[in-house]
Amino acid sequence: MRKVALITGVTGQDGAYLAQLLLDKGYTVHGLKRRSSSFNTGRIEHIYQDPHDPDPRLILHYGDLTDATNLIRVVQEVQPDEIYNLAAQSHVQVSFETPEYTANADGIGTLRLLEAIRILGLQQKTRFYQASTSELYGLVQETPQRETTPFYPRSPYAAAKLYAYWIVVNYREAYGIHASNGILFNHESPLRGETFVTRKISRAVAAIKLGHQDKLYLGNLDAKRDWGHAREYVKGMWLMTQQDKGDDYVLATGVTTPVRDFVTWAFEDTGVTLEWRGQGVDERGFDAATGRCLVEVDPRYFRPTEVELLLGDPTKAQEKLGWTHQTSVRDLAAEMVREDLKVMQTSPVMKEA
Ligand code: NDP
Ligand code: GDR
Repeated sequence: MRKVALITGVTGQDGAYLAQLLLDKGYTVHGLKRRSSSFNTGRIEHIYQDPHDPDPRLILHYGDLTDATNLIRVVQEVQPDEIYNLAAQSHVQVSFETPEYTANADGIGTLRLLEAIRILGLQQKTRFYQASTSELYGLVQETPQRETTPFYPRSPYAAAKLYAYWIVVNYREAYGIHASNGILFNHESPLRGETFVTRKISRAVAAIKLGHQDKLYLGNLDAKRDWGHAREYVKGMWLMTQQDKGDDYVLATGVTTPVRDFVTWAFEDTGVTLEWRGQGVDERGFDAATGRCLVEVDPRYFRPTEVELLLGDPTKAQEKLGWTHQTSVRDLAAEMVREDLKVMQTSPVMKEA
């Protein structure tokens, strides 16, 4: 019998990599996708099958984490062995503008799924993975951050994810559900959403190289992140649901990098050496060879409260799951720039954009 998984957020970066991984492992994969006025399945097109296929392995259902009846119906229909709850309004800065929606989707949405499991009597059958986040650590309490580090959320997004984290722990303890929190540090890839900083940088570097863009505007260049590759992190999610018991694990690389260095490396991969001058809002990045200004700080990208430093300690995941990251942040930057150059050189629409 094939195992059956339900992935919420299947159209997102992690959803696409996880769906691929589970299909490769022989699962039947059900995905929840939102109704949108334009196509939102670009990241999973290569694995999507004709719905008329007599034995489809990837099946999509319309749904939304803010709609409890819909979630109960989908879970009832699918009877999943594993649920991966990846759906979320996942942009930290956007959460300051849409705090109530973010709380509803990211916080209460998680509760709705757990309740669906309980209402349908699936506590013993369905294992649950929750996409928790290093944003929970927020204001630095200790580094490196590990499973026992106290949380101090610094955004509506992080506060919503804090609720989700604890409701997962509570349903595990109260109802015996096999439920796990993956406290994942930032992970990126060529499939990363275009408004997150690494992809914004890799796209801009490619566009500047091809002469489609003059300059890159960024916010806080001093923020430090522990960046890994998304393809490797979804393996950790799967490993968590394969354990005898649900538990909470940090997935991270153990290396932290300021945004500024990521920018420098991304340009280096196209042969441009950046020279940084100035400080704070006046800091600029110049092409050392031509003296042309390529990077400027724009305070509109500053956040009302910032998370300055994330650095994870993945020891527990290494010891208990046998999980470890492989791709370095420099290789990640190179891969992202390379892929964006490819896309822009081959797609006329992207070229125009
Ligand atoms: P993305 O933003 O790429 O994907 C989010 C997914 O959630 C998309 O499929 C999106 O649909 C869907 N979604 C958003 N709102 C709703 C809703 N109300 N109902 C149903 N679906 C919804 O995120 P990632 O793939 O990068 O991240 C996956 C999860 O992991 C998220 O929960 C994120 O918060 C969390 N996380 C991510 C980290 C990272 O570094 N990437 C680190 C730690 C945690 P649509 O495509 O239509 O927009
Ligand atoms: P983050 O990712 O907030 O860590 O959340 P993001 O890439 O948005 O920001 C990382 C850091 O870069 C700084 N920054 C900028 N960020 C953006 N988006 N745009 C800019 O122009 C810019 N300039 C500087 C930010 O201030 C920040 O410090 C991601 C998401 O995937 C969450 O869902 C996830 O939970 C966490 O990672 C772990």
